[in-house]
Amino acid sequence: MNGHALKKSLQILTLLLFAGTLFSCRPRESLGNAAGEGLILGFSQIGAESAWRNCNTRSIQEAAEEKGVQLLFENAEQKQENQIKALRSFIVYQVDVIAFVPIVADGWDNILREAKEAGIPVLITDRKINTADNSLYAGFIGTDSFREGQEGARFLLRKFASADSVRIVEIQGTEGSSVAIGRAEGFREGLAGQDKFEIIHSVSGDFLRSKGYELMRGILRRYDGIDVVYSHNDGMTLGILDAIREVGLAPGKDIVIVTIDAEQAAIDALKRGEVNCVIECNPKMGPAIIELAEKLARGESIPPFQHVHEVVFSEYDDLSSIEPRGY
Ligand code: GZL
Repeated sequence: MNGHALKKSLQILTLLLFAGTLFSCRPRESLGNAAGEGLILGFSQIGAESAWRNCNTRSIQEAAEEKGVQLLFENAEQKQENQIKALRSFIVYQVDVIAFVPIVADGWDNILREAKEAGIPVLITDRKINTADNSLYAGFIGTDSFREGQEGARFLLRKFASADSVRIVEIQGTEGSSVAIGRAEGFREGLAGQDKFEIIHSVSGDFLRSKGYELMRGILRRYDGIDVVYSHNDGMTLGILDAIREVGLAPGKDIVIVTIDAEQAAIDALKRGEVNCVIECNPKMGPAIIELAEKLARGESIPPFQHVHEVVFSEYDDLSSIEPRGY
């Protein structure tokens, strides 16, 4: 048997073992009332790239355990092809409901059509997809990234009300993700017509701290007179702060910092005056996801779009009242 044939056989064997260990394929009509009793939810998570993502994962796992939902949880390690494989394996096992975070917005129609043909409802969470056929999924629950971008702009309009010129560096999230697109578009919409604001450089840091640090080091060597860094997540911001301090500048004072997620480390930096505005993006959507999955398993309809509640923290607020963030 040649190497390729051996690899394929091992893959099939692994797939069957995975099916055998977790549960046998069962006729879907054998479900109980599917309100958490015997409900099997297949969940594809994008990875563990940030404190936000890890909190999002914990929230889903804890909510599933709380409600007695059997969770098949797959970590895609930042690869869309791993997510598509995971969704296909959920279809093979005939889970009751599929939920996933689409790492990027495009490329989901085919696998969602397979789920629809298998009669398995799909819940999209956190990030959105681009599709011409909204019947391919049952609903969405997640964050409103466009509004998050607008909030960043709103803070700068106040902060720089009397300035004549404001030079902005933007460090974006994962290229092609609905979140990076929304945060960029909302930010630009919020500054529309305000010609004194200029985005002098925009680049993707993929939501990673290490990339935020490396990119900011290069940008500081290339540009003088940076007034603002608008960073799409706190993980990258922590790297950006390190790079700014390394060149002897004071983040939060020499360079205004606007960041999104509201993880504890960013709130602590806000309290220290190293960050100026932190826009919450709420990762704790596990209970809502499980509730929606139970409804779908009972054959009930759910809202097509549901945004989680989010707030803004800035230097203009009473920071002593902020509760511990839990991520
Ligand atoms: C936002 C979420 C983003 C976070 C990042 O809804 O998709 O992904 O802002 C995370 O921290 O990596």
